[in-house]
Amino acid sequence: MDPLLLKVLNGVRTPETPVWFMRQAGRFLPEYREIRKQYAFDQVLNDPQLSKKVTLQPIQRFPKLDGAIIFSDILIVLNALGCNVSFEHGSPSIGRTLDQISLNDPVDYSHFDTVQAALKSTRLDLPSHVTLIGFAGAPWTLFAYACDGSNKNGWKKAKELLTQKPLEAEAWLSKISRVTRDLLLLQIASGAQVVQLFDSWAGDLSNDEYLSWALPYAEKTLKDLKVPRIYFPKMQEIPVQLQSFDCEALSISWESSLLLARSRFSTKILQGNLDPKVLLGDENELDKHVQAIMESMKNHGHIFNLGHGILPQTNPKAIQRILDMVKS
Ligand code: 1CP
Repeated sequence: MDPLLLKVLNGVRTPETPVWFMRQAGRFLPEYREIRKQYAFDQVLNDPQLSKKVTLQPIQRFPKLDGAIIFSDILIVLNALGCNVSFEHGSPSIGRTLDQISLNDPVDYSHFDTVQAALKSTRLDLPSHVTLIGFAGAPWTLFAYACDGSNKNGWKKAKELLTQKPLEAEAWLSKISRVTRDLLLLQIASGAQVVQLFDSWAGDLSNDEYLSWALPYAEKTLKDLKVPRIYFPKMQEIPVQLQSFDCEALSISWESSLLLARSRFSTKILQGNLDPKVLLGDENELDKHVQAIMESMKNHGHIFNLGHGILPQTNPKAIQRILDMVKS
């Protein structure tokens, strides 16, 4: 029998709501920080057994979780393109930006070996009620990192490339879409039962820019994949054009209204969208927010989640409290 999260993504109506948390495998867990005392981030990222261990940490601590997101990073695609990403100082730094590599450089698929091995091994040891989730970054979000390294200048170089050399930008976005799609196909072949595409910087584009430079490439990346697809365009105002986006579920940002999404995207399963900051505050406030989300999604396909990743300073007790409420 399919696990609950997979069932809901396949369109089955269930009385119980599945729940998992973006960025659950990592930074907020004391047991992850213990591992990081011994190993650098790169070491965890390049070792399938360590990646598996970190993937399973939240599952062991919180048996009510319905999904396990594999420990990896969206930026491995840039390494395959030749960008030499380093994670030495906590936040990533791009060794070679797009202007320093060539469109004709061969893609080094060996950067995807660890995540494949980690998925295969994790799937064998995952409790059968938990769904294994693969993921990647959406092309615009990866392109932005590849051009600028970080968002401290509002993705200035990325936006200049879009406006000044649109043909070159299009060629890069197409290449990134192909390689990201290949990564997701490999993840699915290795045991990912669901995939999520993170468009974390979608909200840094205007509506028109998003429709020209983000949406078509996200669509290309996810088209015809054989497992349920969750797309996360992190933005306040999700354009109506996403009604015809070929995916099973939309993950809704905390800045956006779940009720509006429900009326606008009535055929989509919706995921989200508790504000991660609410987990840092008062427990009664937290309860109210969780209840409001559950109430607003009654009788609609819903996956409980945050509206962005868990903040590193979150107390694990807040996660347990949410799980107890959603599953009561
Ligand atoms: O956290 C998990 O559940 C583990 C898997 C995971 C995921 C889903 C990691 C490990 N990274 C990601 C996705 C990811 N990586 C995104 C999309 C999700 C989001 O918007 O939060 C993005 C934008 C990145 C890029 C990245 N990698 C950043 C953000 C940089 C920025 O511009 O703000 C950082 C800090 C990293 C490093 C990283 N990746 C993952 C972890 C646990 C870390 C922290 C490194 C450490 O342990 O010191």
